[in-house]
Amino acid sequence: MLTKKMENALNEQVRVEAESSQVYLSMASWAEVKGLEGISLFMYRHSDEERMHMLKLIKYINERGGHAHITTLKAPKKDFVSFQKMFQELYEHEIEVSKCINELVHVSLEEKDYATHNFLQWYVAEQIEEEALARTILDKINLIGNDKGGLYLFDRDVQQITVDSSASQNEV
Ligand code: OFO
Repeated sequence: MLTKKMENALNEQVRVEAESSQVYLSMASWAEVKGLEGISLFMYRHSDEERMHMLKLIKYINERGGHAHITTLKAPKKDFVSFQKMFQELYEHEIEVSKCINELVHVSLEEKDYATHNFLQWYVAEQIEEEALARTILDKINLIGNDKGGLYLFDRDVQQITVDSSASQNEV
């Protein structure tokens, strides 16, 4: 059984993950309109992943005797100055999400809820990979600079990059 404090904190994270999904969805739509097909596919897929992160939390809260709340969400930003700036914002966004996960882990220890602490380790590992993924992409963008051919290749290749492929690149 979850304590009220733990349940509330987990519910807060349900909202964070749902908003994350919306952030990526908005980025996907912007990229699609700009003709950046690969980037848009990457963002659509990532939006689905964030929804999966949200669902995993919902199931967990309900399984442990709590009640997962579906709430209104903050509207994400619609427009971006450039795709480079968009990926920079994505990176900063993931750093904020990592902070929320760390806070949640902290609450689980305060509440002596070791089952939830264990459950959250998946999110801790996921955030390491998401930050690594965003950094890998930013490095590629910096390499391209303003080269149009580079952008073409980047747009083509970014759709292959997933959290897993980025993690294995970083292991090499
Ligand atoms: Fe749910 O990991 Fe990104 O935000």
